This record gives sequence, C-alpha cells and structure tokens, in this order.
Amino acid sequence: MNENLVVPAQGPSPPPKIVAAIPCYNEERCIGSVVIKTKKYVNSVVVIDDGSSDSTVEVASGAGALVRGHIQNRGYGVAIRSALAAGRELDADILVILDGDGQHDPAQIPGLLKPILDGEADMVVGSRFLDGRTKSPLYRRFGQRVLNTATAVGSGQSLSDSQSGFRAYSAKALEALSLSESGMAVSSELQFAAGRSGLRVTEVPISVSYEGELKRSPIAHGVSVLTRVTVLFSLRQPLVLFGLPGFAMVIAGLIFGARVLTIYSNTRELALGNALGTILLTLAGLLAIFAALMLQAMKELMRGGAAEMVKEVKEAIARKSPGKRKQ
Ligand SMILES: Nc1nc2c(ncn2[C@@H]2O[C@H](COP(=O)(O)OP(=O)(O)OP(=O)(O)O)[C@@H](O)[C@H]2O)c(=O)[nH]1
Ligand SMILES: [Mg+2]
Repeated sequence: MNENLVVPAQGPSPPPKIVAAIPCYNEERCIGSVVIKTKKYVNSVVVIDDGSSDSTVEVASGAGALVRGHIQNRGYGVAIRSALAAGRELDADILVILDGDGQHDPAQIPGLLKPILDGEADMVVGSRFLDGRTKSPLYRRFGQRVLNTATAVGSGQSLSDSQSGFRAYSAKALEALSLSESGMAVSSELQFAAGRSGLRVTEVPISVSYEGELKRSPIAHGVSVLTRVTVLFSLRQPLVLFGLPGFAMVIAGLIFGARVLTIYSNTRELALGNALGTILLTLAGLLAIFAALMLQAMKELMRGGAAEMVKEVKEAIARKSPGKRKQ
C-alpha cells in the first residue's frame, strides 16, 4: 500500500481492495511503464494478456504485475470479460480497467475510484468528452458521437463517451455484469448490461493521448461497433426495432391493396405496381412481426433461464462457503 492510494475516512471497516486490470495485445513497448505508474494507486495490478506474440508477458511480470490471459488472441471484449473475472478472483472491492498502450494516465485513477468510494456509483466511466480537455481528431469525435447516439438509443442510457476503455467497477458491478461481445463493441455492451442490471453509472472527465499510430481503420471499427449495437438493441427491444416497422409495413401494404381494389372496381384493370407493392410490403411486414415475436420470446426465455442459473449458482456458493464475505 502506498501514500497515493485513495482510502475513505477512518472507520471500523478495512480499507477497500483496489485492483487494476490492463488488457494487452502486443503492448511490450508501453506496458512496463503503465504497470509501474498504475501500482502507485492500487493494491494490485493484473495484466490480461490477449495472446500477445511479443514480450508483453515478460515485461508486465518484470514490472510487478500478475498476469492472466489467453493462449490465443481472443479480442478486446474477451479480454474485458477476463479482466472482470480477475477482479472477482482477486476479491476486488473496486476494479479499474485501463488500456496498456499508455493512452490512459494512471494518475487519473483516484478520480475514477471516488464516486464508488463515496457510494454514489457502481460503474464509473472515464469520459474524454465531459470537459473540453481531450483534443482528439475531428473524424474521431464525429465517429464517437455517432456511436454514443446509437448506444444511447439502443441501451436507453446516455453517456458522453460510450467507447471509453478507462472505467472503474464496484464489487456489485463485478458480480452483476454479464457480457457476450468479443470485440470492441463490448464498451457499448457494458452500457446495455449496466442498464439491465440496474447499476448506477456515472462519468468523470479523463484525458487521453493520441500520440501512437492508428491501429485500425476508423470506418471499419465504427461500422462493426454500430452493427453489434443494432444486434444488442434488437435483443433488448425487438418489438420496437422489428415489430413497429413490421406493423407499419403491413398497414402500408393494406393501403396499397385497397388502391388495387378501388382501381379494379372502377376500371376493371389490375394495377400491377400497386399489387406488387401490396404483396411485398405485407410479406416483409409479416416477416418483421414474426422476427419481433421470436426475438421477444427468446429474450424472455433467456432472462428466465439466466435468473434461474444465477440463483442456482448463488445457492451452490452459499452452501459451499457459508461464511464468505461478498454482498
Ligand atoms: N486491438 C486490440 N486490442 C486489444 C485486444 N485485446 C486486448 N487489447 C488491448 O485493449 C486495449 C485497447 O485497445 P486499442 O487497440 O488501444 O483500442 P483504442 O484505444 O480504442 O484504439 P487506439 O486509439 O487506436 O489506440 C489495449 O491495451 C490493447 O492492447 C485485441 O484483440 N485487439
Ligand atoms: Mg489505445
């Protein structure tokens, strides 16, 4: 423990255990200094090695980090899931996740911990856009805004930085969050999952450095995250995403059908265009309504099944270790 560690006012309870997890894929260049700087603010640092082919693991453990990870590269989303699992494994009261490429400043960790230590939040998102301090390139800001809007509409929760990788999680959040995305869309998925679990989410301003070279095409990245956000939205609100447009298409099909009948009764001619429109719109609409109902049924089944599973696991854990702490 060191003097920079944030601890709440003296009280009867022991100081919280704070763990930092750093997902890394080939970050040998920066990970050593990131670990050393991060150690000043937390009790332990764990590096999640995502199948790096360079010396990330050696550098990280040499700098004093625990290393967990994957034999093969599995993607950022899986690395985040492993980071949350490491937080649970190490019995963290608060888990901070930050990138291993040096873009996040570990000195800002105390700011992320504060809302959780004050009992005001379960998930704290470090936002690059909360105050005007981050000078990211214009195209990045535009892309981020599109992703923020899509994620807010899809998840029903609004954040100024839906794609931030610098976040803190309370023990309650570590237990509640269940994720499935394997790629970069996991940041958006966290917003969906936090809303679903009723977690209190807040943002604090952070700065990010953009000195290194670009790792991926911003367009491909944006499109892939948007696609996944749409899928997440369709699972969360299938009746809105498919049901409503389907219903509108069926109504439009019926209007076209009425026109076909009117034209036929007046002229005894079949209005081919209108007839085709009737068939296409009605069929597409019925298909969308069918998809909405199927997805809604799946969602309810999954929710029931997941709740049942969580209950069973909790009961099994309670039976095995009746005295173990964790709210
Ligand atoms: N790209 C990538 N990063 C991963 C992966 N697994 C873990 N990471 C780590 O996740 C963190 C964030 O990834 P970055 O590629 O830097 O994502 P980003 O910060 O949004 O993108 P840049 O601004 O281009 O750096 C880094 O510490 C990576 O090393 C993976 O499969 N791919
Ligand atoms: Mg980065």
